[in-house]
Amino acid sequence: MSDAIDAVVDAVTSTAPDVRDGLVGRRTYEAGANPSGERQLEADVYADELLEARLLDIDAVAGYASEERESVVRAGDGRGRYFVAADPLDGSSNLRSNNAMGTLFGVYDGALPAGGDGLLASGFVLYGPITTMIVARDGTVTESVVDSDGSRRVVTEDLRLPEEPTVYGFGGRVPQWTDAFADYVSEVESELKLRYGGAMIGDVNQVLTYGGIFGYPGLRERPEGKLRLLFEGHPIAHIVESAGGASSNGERSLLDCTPERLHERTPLFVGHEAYIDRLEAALSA
Ligand code: P6P
Repeated sequence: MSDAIDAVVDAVTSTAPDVRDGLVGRRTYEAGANPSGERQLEADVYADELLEARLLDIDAVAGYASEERESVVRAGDGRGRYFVAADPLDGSSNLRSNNAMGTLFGVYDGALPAGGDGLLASGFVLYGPITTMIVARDGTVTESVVDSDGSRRVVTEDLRLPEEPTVYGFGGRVPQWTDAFADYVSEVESELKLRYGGAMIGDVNQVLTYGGIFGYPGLRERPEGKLRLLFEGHPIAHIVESAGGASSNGERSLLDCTPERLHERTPLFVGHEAYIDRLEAALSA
């Protein structure tokens, strides 16, 4: 298993510079939409195709699932044991405004869709001023810098959320927030600083760095929220919980949730346990 996870992490690392370099000139929209009905940039499709090829080239990988694909792509000869779920370019709408984006992945021991308890490792690449990579495995989180040659050098071992929370960021239009959530946010905004950049990976990396909470709540007209449980909820929850934080869908850890459908959406919250506990209390009142 460890070798398989090493191979997946190495494949994502080596793909990152190609994704980053491929962003230039791929800011126009494709004709189609992804399975969640969201418009696809050329960069979304490019990153997805690169990752599929590199990951399915690993003998231990049996299948590749992506936010950009309707169904799981199985390795040709039926080999392998592990399945990788990826959001190839999270926050791609930030490309036109030249803001942070990322690649998110989770390695599952079994067919997809799967519960969070099937997650063996997770990670993300953050295309910011520099390219960094977060990997959560074996209960610990490591931060690395990814160089342009596709190599990775560790800069932080056993990354933990800071003791003191500092920032918060919540998605969705304010008129669409439920009253209970809006009341909770009124408390949070009197205690923390707003940091919301439109790409979950960039916003969660702020929480990992400065402490606090990020979320995309269920909305009045869309109680399931926007983000996907398998591709976004599980891996980001696994990372933040491995760094000493907590996650929730509003009621319980996202890792205790199992999607029935590959692209199932979920309300998503990650960050300091105290803020997650207060959120769950506020939403259950
Ligand atoms: P909104 C990006 O499209 C994404 O899936 C997440 O990365 C991000 O947190 C959220 O959607 C942003 O959504 O509604 O603020 O544009």
